[in-house]
Amino acid sequence: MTRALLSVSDKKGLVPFAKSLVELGYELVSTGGTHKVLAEAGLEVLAIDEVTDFPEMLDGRVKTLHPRVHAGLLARRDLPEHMAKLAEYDITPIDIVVVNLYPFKSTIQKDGVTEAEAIENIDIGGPSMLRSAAKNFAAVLPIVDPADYDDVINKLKSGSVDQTYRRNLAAKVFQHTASYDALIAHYLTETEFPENLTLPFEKFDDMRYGENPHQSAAAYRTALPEAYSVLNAEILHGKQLSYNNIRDADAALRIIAEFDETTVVTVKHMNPAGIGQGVTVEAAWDKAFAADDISIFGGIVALNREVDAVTAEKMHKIFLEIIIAPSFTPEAFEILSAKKNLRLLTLPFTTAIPQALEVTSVLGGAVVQERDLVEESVDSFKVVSKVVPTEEQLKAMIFAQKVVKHVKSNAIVVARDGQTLGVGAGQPNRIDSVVYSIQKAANKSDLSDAVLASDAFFPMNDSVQYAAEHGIKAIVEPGGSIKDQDSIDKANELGVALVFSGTRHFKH
Ligand code: 93A
Repeated sequence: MTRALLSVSDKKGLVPFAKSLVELGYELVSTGGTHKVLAEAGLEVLAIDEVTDFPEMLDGRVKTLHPRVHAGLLARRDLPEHMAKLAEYDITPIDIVVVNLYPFKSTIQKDGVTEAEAIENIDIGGPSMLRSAAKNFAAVLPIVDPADYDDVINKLKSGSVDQTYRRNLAAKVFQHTASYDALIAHYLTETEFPENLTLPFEKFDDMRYGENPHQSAAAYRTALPEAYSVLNAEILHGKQLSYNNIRDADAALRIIAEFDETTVVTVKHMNPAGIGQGVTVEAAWDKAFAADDISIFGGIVALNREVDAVTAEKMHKIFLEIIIAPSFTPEAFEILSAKKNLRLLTLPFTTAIPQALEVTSVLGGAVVQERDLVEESVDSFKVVSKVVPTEEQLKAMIFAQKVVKHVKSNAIVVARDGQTLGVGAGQPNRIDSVVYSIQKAANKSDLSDAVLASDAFFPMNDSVQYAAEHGIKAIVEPGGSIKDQDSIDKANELGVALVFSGTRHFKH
């Protein structure tokens, strides 16, 4: 007689699965609640205390933690001494273990859950049985996922349960119990940077390829998902997001979250291409498009308002990869969905991105830091030049600061209030980013009402000089260089308003 032990919190699919096991000749053993469901379905099933000869006790904390269970799971069938020991103690081997665990994750996600309730939902006996079975996968089938029930039955029926299949089920168990424990550790951990980083990630999607076609890739989402995430966006139209799409859309979502005002953000390769604000969505789009009408092609667009038909008509005229917005009017959706490959995503908008750890890989490890959530405010600005910035210039500085934070360093943003004019990104020296952003801006605009923002201090006075020579009248930078005075002197010499923000926004 072969024996299967079933002990599941999630009873989905349990009865038909157990019936199939009985048809295949298995004798069933079960714990309290599972036993009840199976018995009510008319199945013959042994109670766990008939096997252990010990009552379930301590409010169910000890049900299956017993040598009769664990020896039955762990005995090596290929070792006569092991089998003799089982016989000596009258222990029946267990060949299949079907366990899914107390719902720790959904418990801690409940509003107002107490620590006591969370702790009661830490499963001990379940993972122990799974681990015993998985260690002995050569002889025991460990099943942790109800989604595997059908496959297991089909394989058992066709006699095709081979070592590879067993090994894969065992691997799945250890992934599952590791991730389960990781979540518990995360829940209990109070330190920001613990000895072991344990917040688990769960498969979101396999991808066709990674950053390039020769790199394989997948996307993962944190086990405690964040609402405001591209991984939670609803894809209304278009094919699966690619690896680069996800990163670009993520960049766009981070930028748009800076702005409460009606805003359109366009992104290419994780840098803002153009950003525009307006009274209407259409006006914001016009400004974002005009900000860089070349880079936007093949770009990602994020909006913080519903996309309307007039704006959709304009967007429809150019090649875009993704549009992500809180919603689309039915007309806008109809216009935009005419393009088969354009992805239309919806995600409720927020400006409140929670603080959390950001993990970046390096060879052999990772560096982990908090998010850069510093809010830009004129309150922390310090005017260091003789010329004092106007209200308009201060508003433009705040706008530019919110953008420069999201541009790869060395980052320079030339903007007026509500519109970027030139974005200099990723140059290995600051003056090159200054030159690029100003040239880009000067191509299409008179810069007399524009400001320039820098993500980090100017190491020399050449940036102020170049900006002033090209018509910029106000500059914001963090300050903090030993040569700050050179930049201040240059600003005074050329009649430019210079403000120190006090906050650096490197983004590497
Ligand atoms: O409290 S436990 O950690 N102690 C145990 O000995 C034990 N054995 C199985 N929880 C234990 N289980 C878990 O009970 C299983 O992992 C499963 O989630 C649940 C099934 O209980 P029932 O059959 O009473 O619904």
